[in-house]
Amino acid sequence: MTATHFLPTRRLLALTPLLFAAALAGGCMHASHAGPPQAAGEYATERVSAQGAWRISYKSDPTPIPVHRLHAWTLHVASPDGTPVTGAAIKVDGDMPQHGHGLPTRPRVTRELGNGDYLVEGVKFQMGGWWVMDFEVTAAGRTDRVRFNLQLGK
Ligand SMILES: [Cu+2]
Repeated sequence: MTATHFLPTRRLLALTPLLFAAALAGGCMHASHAGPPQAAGEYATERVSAQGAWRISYKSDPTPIPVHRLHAWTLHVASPDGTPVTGAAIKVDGDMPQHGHGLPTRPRVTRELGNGDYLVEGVKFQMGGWWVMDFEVTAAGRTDRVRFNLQLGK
């Protein structure tokens, strides 16, 4: 083997530890490479669901959302024109898309408060950073989901 053939291989081998370190620094290998949304509007606390069925907003108690602490949210579900939606079945889930892990607890709706409000108990975020909270709302024979982005401090 001549030196000209040998050199490119050596360079590649020298880079391998660096690439491996970069992969480790990025966290879990299954984590998404898509970064957090940049537009401020993506972090709104009121959003229209994916197929336009519901207008959904939330309020955390306390506000702003605490980290490392069990707390509750009140979810408000309305039709696009703002009419409160009662009697909805709601599924709750949360995730850190860049870390490949979800919530440390299983928050759920424990009480319908009336006027389109639903109490979500058992919410806890174990670290700061970019989180998503997903709600699947079924009412009047229609199911639609909404995703809220959160940027939490340490
Ligand atoms: Cu995380």
